[in-house]
Amino acid sequence: MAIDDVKISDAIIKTFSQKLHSILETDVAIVGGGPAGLCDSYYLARDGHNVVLFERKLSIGGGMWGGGIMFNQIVVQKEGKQLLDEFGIRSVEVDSGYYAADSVEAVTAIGSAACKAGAVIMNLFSVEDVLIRDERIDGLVVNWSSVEIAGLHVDPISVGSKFVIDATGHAAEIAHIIERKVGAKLLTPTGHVIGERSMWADVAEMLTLENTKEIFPHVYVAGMACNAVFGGPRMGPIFGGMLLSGKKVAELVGKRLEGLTKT
Ligand code: 48H
Repeated sequence: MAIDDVKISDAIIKTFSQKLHSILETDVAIVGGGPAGLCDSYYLARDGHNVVLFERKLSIGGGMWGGGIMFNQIVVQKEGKQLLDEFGIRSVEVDSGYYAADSVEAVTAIGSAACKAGAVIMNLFSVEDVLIRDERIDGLVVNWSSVEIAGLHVDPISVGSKFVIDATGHAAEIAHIIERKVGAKLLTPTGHVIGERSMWADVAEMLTLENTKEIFPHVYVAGMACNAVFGGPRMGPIFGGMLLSGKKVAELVGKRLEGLTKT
């Protein structure tokens, strides 16, 4: 059979349009496709929720591909190792309680699990604003990253979602947008984004998990963004906290969604 070039275009346009249409109203919109956002999209989709994840870059994986100083290995602690096992990611115990895994295997395994569970991943999309209704976030405003990068004057589109998760890493972009554009106080001790502190893996891993929570009505924070928002230290190339934070936020948001269904 001869291959028809136009039919290839037709297949892409038809299926992509369906996908785009399917994410106009979702249960959860996740911003950022690093380890925290990916993990979180997997657990929420697995539990039957409609999930979309927006990632600015061409590739998902955020800061995980590069391991530490571009040595493409990640380290996780005992608690994180359980998640590696859940995703079928192989690891070796290098020292007692220090497990190393291939970062490429980690990104691709979690990404694949998320897609197969039903999460819709929209790469090349940047979230540039939020929808606020009745003093809570009701969705996101998105545009092609290429528009953002080229500085083109092209208006974005809006998507509705019951909950939003800021998994944008060090930048904590959604928290900053809420502070700047909505002029609202965040649910932090100061009411503002406090800012990330210097490296201290032990404390950082604990605080990442502790600070995985709601920061504004219907907005949760996960992963590195927790440390930026609540003033926790950074932790370098240990990734257990990112994965565990992704799992925790999925549990918290999942419970809220169940609550909405009951009322
Ligand atoms: C769409 C966006 C937007 C936007 C950002 O940085 P990440 O990998 O974040 P985490 O929290 O999953 O993992 C953090 C980890 O990678 C890390 O940096 C660690 C452990 N550092 C320790 C240290 O000491 O430095 O991924 C965030 C993703 C990126 O891919 C961005 O492109 C994306 O979010 N993103 N996507 N719209 N507005 N902002």
